[in-house]
Amino acid sequence: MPAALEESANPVLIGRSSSHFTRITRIFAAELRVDYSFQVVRDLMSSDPADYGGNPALRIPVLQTSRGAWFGALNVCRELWRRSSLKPRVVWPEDLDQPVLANAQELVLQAMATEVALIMAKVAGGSDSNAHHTKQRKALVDMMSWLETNATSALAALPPQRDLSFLEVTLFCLVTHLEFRDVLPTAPYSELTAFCRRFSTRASIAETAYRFDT
Ligand SMILES: N[C@@H](CCC(=O)N[C@@H](CS)C(=O)NCC(=O)O)C(=O)O
Repeated sequence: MPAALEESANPVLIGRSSSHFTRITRIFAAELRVDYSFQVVRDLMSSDPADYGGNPALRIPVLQTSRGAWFGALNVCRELWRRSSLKPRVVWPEDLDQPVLANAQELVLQAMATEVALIMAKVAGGSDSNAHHTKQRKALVDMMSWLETNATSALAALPPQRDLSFLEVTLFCLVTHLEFRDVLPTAPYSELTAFCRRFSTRASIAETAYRFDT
């Protein structure tokens, strides 16, 4: 295949429509107007890296491109940005230079990871009465309380001239996923749900709604 054609070929996003880490990348692709083909990982219990685009971590999302595969949501979003002709102003994690902003990003990503662990343990039929499960649940509830208390001031501290931020997209994907997967009711988090209502007016949100792939 000629190099120019290879470069322009649509990348393949490997993920699931029910996955919050995948949704981050789909929102970025929609905002950045980057086309991609979507390849669903049917069985998240598979231990074959080939089912995850070669990712040895056995995780999604992965973006396959002519230059190689990009593992993980942040890498995928950056590659989508590089491919976009729009070049909007995106606030990335390394731009968060105040404690409240940097900690909000850290806790959003950690809460997403903790949620994955809780869901996967449930899918695998694990007990929810062991000490580590109890600790993870407490950590998730405490992280959500911290975010409820601090997210509004963190979001207000984001650069106003931005078109998009990784923090807002990940926060939106986290809060809405907790409800979608019945992990925690989110109604008590009034600041977080108000943020989600505002953020969900974007077309990219309607285009990427969570659903279970059939
Ligand atoms: N560090 C990865 C984490 C991705 C991740 O945990 N994805 C979940 C789905 S939302 C997964 O692949 N889970 C499979 C497993 O836990 O075995 C990222 O930022 O994308």
